[in-house]
Amino acid sequence: GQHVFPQGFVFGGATAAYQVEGATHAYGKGLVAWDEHLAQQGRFSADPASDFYNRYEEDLELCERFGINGLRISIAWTRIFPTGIGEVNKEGVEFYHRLFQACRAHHVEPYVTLHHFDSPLEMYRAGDFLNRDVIDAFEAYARFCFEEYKDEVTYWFTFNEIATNALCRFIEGSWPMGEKYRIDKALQCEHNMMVAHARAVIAYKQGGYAGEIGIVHCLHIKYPYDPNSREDIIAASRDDVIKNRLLLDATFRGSYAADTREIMDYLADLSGGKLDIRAEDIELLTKAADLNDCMGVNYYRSQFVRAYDGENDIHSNSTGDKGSSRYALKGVGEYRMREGLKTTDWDWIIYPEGLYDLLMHIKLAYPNYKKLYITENGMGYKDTFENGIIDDEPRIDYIRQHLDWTLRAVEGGVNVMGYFVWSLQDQFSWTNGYNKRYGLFYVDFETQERYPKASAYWFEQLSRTGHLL
Ligand code: BGP
Repeated sequence: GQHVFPQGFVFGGATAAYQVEGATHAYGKGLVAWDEHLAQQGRFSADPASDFYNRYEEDLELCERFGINGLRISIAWTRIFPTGIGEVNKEGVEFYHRLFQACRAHHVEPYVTLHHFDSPLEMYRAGDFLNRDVIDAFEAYARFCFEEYKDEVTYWFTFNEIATNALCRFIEGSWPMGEKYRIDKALQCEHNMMVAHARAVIAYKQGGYAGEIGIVHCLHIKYPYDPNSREDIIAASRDDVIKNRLLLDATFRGSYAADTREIMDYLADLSGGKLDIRAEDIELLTKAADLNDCMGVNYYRSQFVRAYDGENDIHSNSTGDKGSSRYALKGVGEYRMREGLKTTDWDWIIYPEGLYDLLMHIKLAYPNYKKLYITENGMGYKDTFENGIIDDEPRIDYIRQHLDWTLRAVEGGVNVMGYFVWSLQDQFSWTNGYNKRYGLFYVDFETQERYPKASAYWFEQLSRTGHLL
């Protein structure tokens, strides 16, 4: 029947090192750009976040009790190489050995990401992935991890959300050392990170390791605001190149389709730049394209795009003050609300059908994709805690609907083999701090106590039965 998940489907939770670990200045860890940025901003800090560095055993016990059999974890690059290259920090290396072994002990399969927004400070200062030396450093870090953790980790992802990394720094300006409206730099950064991904994938396969490797992209389907307007169709297509198509072409085509490349050049030119895309880059992308074992899809929302030629105007809602966000990029497009749809308090349009459209699109346009996971999906919500009870019905509804559309895509022939709720426990949110909660488990950030939310009990039923109710 329609509501049964395939055999072996993973019911997981997701985390990222910087958002849960805490201990940002301890145990030999090197600095990342966020440390400095958050201190200057003075709104909140990532210490101790969910204190995962010390409490991972507790969280893994919760996973086991609640039927969560997969966990996305990321390695903090600067715990292994405090400055990004060179000397290794043994304490950091040992920490991840302990963590992966604890996962095994609790029957939780770790899905490990090498880079989840936390480039080493020095490298970030030097331009991050705009600087090609950083690609070399990343490959060396990746090789080290593949070898060091080969007996403990079977599933690897190179990067989490290349587009978010590039856009928040170079277009939205909401991240450390942020600049605004530099579309050229954003696209160049995406391209260079894709080259770094390709090099890591090739290294993994050349190393002959037994596991699997892929990448996690955050994808949002771009709908023309008015489906009958030629201008809106063009606007949606331009925005689609920035956020989706560049990355999917690079991942699975191994090169940019002619129309993708044409739009990339047009977009770079809007900010007065030219892209540096070399023949040897394309060779690497081509070589890696069929080596990807899987891809992770992070999906939260979709956008409706209208043509826009006014002044650039982007403001991201990082307070939960509903209705305060604006996104308008001159020559690209403007996001508009479609009548009748719901949004979160952070103005993210809830559109579960978009996930179906997206999955079907991947199957159709990139038939060599092999296997997909939904590596993040979930709802930022201002949970209320009353006598130990956290009734997060809107989150359950959100997750249920997205799983329902995922199953329909599976029925439509898309190979999806797992779903990871963002997030396992409440954790630090990059530009929102701690009032935007996503967890199946509530964290009292004063005491670090964990409490299962209604969604955790619901998810447990789901994973035990494999049936969507
Ligand atoms: C994704 C990231 C996560 C996470 C999530 C929610 O883009 O991979 O790290 O933070 O989105 O985003 P936010 O915390 O901004 O609501």
